[in-house]
Amino acid sequence: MKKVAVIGSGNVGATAVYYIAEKNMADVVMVDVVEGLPESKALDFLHTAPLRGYHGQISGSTDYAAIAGADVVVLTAGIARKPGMDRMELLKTNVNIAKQASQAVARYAPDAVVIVVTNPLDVICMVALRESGFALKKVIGQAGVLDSTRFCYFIAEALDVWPGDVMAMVLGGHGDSMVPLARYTSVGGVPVTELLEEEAIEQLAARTRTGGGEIVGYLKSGSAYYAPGASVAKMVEAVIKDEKRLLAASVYLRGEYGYRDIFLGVPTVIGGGGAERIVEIELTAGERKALDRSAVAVREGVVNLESFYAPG
Ligand code: A3D
Repeated sequence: MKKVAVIGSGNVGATAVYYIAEKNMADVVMVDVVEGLPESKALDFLHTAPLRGYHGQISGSTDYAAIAGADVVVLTAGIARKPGMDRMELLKTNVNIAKQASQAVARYAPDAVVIVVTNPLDVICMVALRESGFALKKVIGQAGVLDSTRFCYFIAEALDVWPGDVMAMVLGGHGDSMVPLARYTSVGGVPVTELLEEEAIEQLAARTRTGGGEIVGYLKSGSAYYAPGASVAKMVEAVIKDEKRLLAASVYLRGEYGYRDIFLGVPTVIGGGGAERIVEIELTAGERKALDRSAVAVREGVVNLESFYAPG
């Protein structure tokens, strides 16, 4: 069995483990700073094994050494914004957490592919890359899979079709400026532009952009975790099984799409080596403008990061 380490055993981390366990993909180790939390969740999963037919190891630890030899490390450790806390304070806290976790990954799991989930996603990816010292293709941000599945679902709901038949691609940073691409969205091979009016598609794209916020609005404290957990599991599976799936993922760009030295969500072939290939697709002037706006938003985050952060 391959080994997957999930750092952060909160809502997203534990839900990702659930989907990974359900598919018997790999042995899993859960890590958290809260004493007893990863151990309790791992044991609870193990109790489920006879019912659900799990045959991998599932363990929990507060010691980062437990991730030793992992093939994939998922980084979900972080805190959510609390009332009265400004964005910069949140950024500083999550950067410190990501720094500590990434250094541990470099030490204990030097051959792993790292899948980052902690927000602000595209900025934390940068920290994970710098602190791990890993090759560019070994550090990937999960956001596009989640944003794409939300877009797919809203389209399926509007058309009253099976959600699994909808394929979509959402590019850009993980935030309100993300770019759902209607032209590259289809239902059973039929372009969605043949099935829905432009205005209706735009409404669904707008709901996708604020999809995470809609859930936070209901939850009040905390954010989504079922779809994020399932999105993580899909990326983990692509790496573990060397599937070479074409997914929207946040990857470090060196000139692709005209951007340099930022992480941004673009179509990427994900396989055993991590982000094996970035696929450049043609964009219309409007799509390009939207992606530019998204890249600007991510770059602002990097500028904030660099105002207080130095690697090492
Ligand atoms: P939550 O349920 O609070 O879990 C986070 C866990 O991280 C907690 O159990 C903490 O104890 C743990 N933790 C804190 N510091 C450390 C550390 N140094 N080492 C190990 N563990 C630590 O949050 P969540 O699971 O709902 O969300 C986790 C992160 O994912 C947040 O930053 C969210 O904003 C982000 N998130 C991103 C997406 C994307 O699509 C990008 C979706 C959903 C959530």
